[in-house]
Amino acid sequence: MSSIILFPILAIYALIGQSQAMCSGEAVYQVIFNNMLTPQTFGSKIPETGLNFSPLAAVSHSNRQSFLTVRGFASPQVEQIAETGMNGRFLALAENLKGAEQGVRDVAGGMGAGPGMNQTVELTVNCENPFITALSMIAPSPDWIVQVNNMNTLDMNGEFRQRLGGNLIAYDAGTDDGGDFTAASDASFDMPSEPQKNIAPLFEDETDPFDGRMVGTYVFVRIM
Ligand SMILES: *[C@@H]1O[C@H](CO)[C@@H](O)[C@H](O)[C@H]1NC(C)=O
Ligand SMILES: [Ca+2]
Ligand SMILES: [Ca+2]
Repeated sequence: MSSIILFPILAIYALIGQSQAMCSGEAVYQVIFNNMLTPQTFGSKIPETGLNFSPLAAVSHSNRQSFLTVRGFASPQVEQIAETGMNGRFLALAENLKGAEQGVRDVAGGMGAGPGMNQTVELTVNCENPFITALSMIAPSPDWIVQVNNMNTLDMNGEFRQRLGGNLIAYDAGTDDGGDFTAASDASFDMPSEPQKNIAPLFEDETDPFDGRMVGTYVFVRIM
């Protein structure tokens, strides 16, 4: 690897290390996903009842763990969420890592959110585990998700941020080639991607029914 590429990577690691070194204590965040997939906003591009966000799977973790990487393959745990909306495997893995103190501080499952609604979970972070990853299936869909991954709750000074947020877009989890809004429970509509593809923004697919638009927002609000 050339030093032109290596230098920024090393600089980023140095900054993360530095802000963690200056950090103390822990913080609690509300992690809120707002679902904008209403018929009012997306019209006939989506089912007339709108689309749901499945129950969130959310975890606070260290930089030793990565649960979801855009341009990487979905894990079996992420695949289960993307294909069925069920987060049991993901939460079980995260709980096991937490119990074994393997780079996980906290794990939370959400209640799901209908069109136009929010879902909220609470997550504790600490200096060793300041990163938050959270994801939810767009349901029904073939294998489409909304997600935030490896979001750092620490600022450059090692302080936990009061608030952070942004837009959610749809990602294709790369495990099903279908394009229709069919029920996750009806596996007869599954078109497994063989071979598996990388997780990628759905707008890279010309059939994206959302036309690359934002499908929701996320906010982390520090409450403690
Ligand atoms: C969802 O949460 C955001 C951020 O807290 C808030 O501004 C918004 O009013 C909430 N929307 C609903 C429908 O509860
Ligand atoms: Ca599917
Ligand atoms: Ca797909």
